[in-house]
Amino acid sequence: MNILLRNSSSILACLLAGLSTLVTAIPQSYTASDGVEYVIERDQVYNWLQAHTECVSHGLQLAIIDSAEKNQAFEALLRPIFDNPPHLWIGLHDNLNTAETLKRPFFSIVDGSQIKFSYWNNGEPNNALYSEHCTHIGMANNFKWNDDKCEKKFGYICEKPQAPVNISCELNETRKTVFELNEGLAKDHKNNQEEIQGMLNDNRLQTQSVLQEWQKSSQKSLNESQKSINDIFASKPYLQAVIADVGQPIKQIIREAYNEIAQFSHEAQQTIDGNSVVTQTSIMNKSHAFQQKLEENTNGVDGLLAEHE
Ligand SMILES: [Ca+2]
Repeated sequence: MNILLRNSSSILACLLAGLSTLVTAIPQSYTASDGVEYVIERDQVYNWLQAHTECVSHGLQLAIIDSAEKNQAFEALLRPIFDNPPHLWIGLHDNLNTAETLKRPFFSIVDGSQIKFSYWNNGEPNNALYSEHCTHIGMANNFKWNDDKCEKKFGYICEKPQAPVNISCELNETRKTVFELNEGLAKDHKNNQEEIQGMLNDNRLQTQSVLQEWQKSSQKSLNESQKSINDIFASKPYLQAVIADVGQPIKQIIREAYNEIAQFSHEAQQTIDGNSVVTQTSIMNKSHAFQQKLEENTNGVDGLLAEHE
């Protein structure tokens, strides 16, 4: 499950994407000429972390202005909206850097990457008192940036995340792999089951065949015995009268022997069939449990992936 190995920024992006369905009442949204969708909150004020949380709770992220082209479209969008832009948080921070000032690196709140582009107001980012770690626009009623204390309360600008497309592809690939593995297991199991069923059928046929042979040979012996007795009776008819006098007639004994063979054969056949049914039922139950387990695994993985989409 390489989902667990993905870096935290990807997971954050996934979470942001996953929350996109939760958008409820949000501030005004706008689309820039480059297609990026922004949401601007200028009435309520928040500290920087609260602003970030607000964006995320609406399935968005604090605006990341990371190229001249994006900045150009961003400023062209804002210019007609604000005559004098107020201070509005965007998603850049210096990772609580207290060691350097003007030339220290700034990073994206979304994925932690360093932002190469910059649009600082003159003399910024000055990191006054080494305590200005968050970024806003509108420093001098323009659209340039200033570093400021994160606990200050301003409005904010969110944007709709772009990244989750690839994340979603990655998740779909993972899901596909899980499905393929499950399908492979199910197929193997089905083959095994058919093999066991085949062995059972073979055993049953073999046992039936042995039983039938025994039945035949028993009946043959009886037939031969009866024939010998008949021959003796035919040559010495007075013996039949003697036996009829002293006990059960020979014919009755032979008839009972035939009946016993038939009865035993029937019971043996029933036992073979019964054992076969019990074994088959046991295989079917185990098979059903296995299929259920596979299904649960698939659903579990599916749910886990869906949480991160
Ligand atoms: Ca500053």
